[in-house]
Amino acid sequence: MRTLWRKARIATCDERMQVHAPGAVLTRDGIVEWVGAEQELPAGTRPDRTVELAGRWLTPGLVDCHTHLVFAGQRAAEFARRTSGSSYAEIAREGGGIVSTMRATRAATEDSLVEHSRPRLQSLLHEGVTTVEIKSGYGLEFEAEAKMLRVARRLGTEHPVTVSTSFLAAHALPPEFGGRADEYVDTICSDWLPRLAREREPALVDAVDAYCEDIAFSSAQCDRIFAAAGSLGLPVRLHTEQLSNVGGSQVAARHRALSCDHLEYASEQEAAALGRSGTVAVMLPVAFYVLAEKQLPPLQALRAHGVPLAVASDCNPGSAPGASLLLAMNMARRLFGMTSEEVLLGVTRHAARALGLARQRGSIAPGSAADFAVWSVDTLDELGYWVGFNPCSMVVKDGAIVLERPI
Ligand code: DI6
Ligand code: FE
Repeated sequence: MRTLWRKARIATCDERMQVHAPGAVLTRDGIVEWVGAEQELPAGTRPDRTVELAGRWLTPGLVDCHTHLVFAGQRAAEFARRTSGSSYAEIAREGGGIVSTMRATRAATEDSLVEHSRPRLQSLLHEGVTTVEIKSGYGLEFEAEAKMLRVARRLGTEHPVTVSTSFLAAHALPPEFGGRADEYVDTICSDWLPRLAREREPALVDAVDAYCEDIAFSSAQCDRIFAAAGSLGLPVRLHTEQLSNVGGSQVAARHRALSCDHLEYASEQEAAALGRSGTVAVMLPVAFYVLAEKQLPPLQALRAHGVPLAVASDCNPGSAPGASLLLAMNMARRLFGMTSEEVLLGVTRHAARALGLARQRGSIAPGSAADFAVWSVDTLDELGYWVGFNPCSMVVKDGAIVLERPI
C-alpha cells in the first residue's frame, strides 16, 4: 500500500534539517520512500491513497526518550511537603520517594499496572509521540522488575507506539538490602541482569540504566553495572548529575553510553567527555521545575563540545508527575534557553539516537519508518511555545493514521 501525504509543510529533522513547503511524503508499507518539495515528486507516481494536509506542518513522530511511566500509586503528599520546604533528597533518605512507589508497584498485579499506566501513555500519544522509552526501577526485586518490563512491552503491543525498555534496578536501594548496596549491585550484575537479558517472546531489556547520585549509587557501582551490561551486549544510559556530581558522566562516557540524563550539576569537563563519546545529553526540565532546582545544566558547554541534546518528559510520580512532552519542550525553551530548533531535534532525531534508533525513527528520510505528527500551527516556533495547549491534529504510526483530533 502506497500513500502520498501532500500539501504539507515538512520538517524532516534529518541531518540537513530540510524544510519543504509545500512538501510531500510518499510511504509504502510503513516506510518512507520519498520526501521532498511537492513539485519535485517523481513523475508517474501512482499512490493507492492520497492524504491532503491543507498546509499543516508535518514532523517526525515525537520520541520521548526518558520516562518512568509504569508505576502504581502517587506521591502527592511528598509534593505538598516539598512545597513547604522539604527537599527531594531528605524525603528519599527517610524511606519515601522511589521506595514508596516501589511498595505500591510491588503490590500491584500486572493487569492493574497496565491499566494505571495506560492513561499516561495515551496522554503522550495525543501529543504526537510515536516512540517512548519506559524504565523499570520501582520493583527493585527480580519478579517485580520483570513485571514492570512486561507491562511496558504490553503497552507497546496494545497501542500504536514503539516502546524501548530500560532496566533500572539500580534506581534506589530496596529495604531488604539496607546498608548492603554493593551486594545489591552484585545481585543485579550476576543474577538479575543475565536472567532478564535471556528472556525472549518478548525480549524484556533493550538497555540498562542506573541512578548515579550521592543519594543513590556511586560511580564505581554504576561502572560495574555497565560492565555487566556490556558483557551481555546491552547498551547503557545513566541518570546523573541531577542533584550532585559524583562522576557519573565520566563513567557513562567511558562506556559509550547512549545517553546521559539530567546533568544540572555537570561541568565543562563532563560536557567534553560526553562530546568525545558521542553520548546524547537528555534535558529533563519538568523535574528541574517540580523540584524547584536552581542549578541549570551547562548548555553552553554541551553545545560547545558538540553534544547532541534531547528533551524528555521524565514522567514519574516523584519529580515529574504528569505525562506531557509538549510541556517539557516549553520548559526546555523557557527555563533552559534552548532554541525551538534545538527542542524539535531534541524530541525527534537526537531522542531517537538516545535510544539507539537513529536509523529507523526521529527523522523523515527514505528508509525511515513512516511515523509522523501533524500540527495545526502557523510556524514551527509554536512547538514549545503553547503552554497547556496541544496543537497536534494527526498522528501517523508506521504509515497508518492512528489519531485525528479536530483542531
Ligand atoms: N530521577 C528522576 O527524575 C526519577 N528517577 C530518577 O532517578 C525520579 C523517580 C521518582 O522520584 O520516583
Ligand atoms: Fe528519570
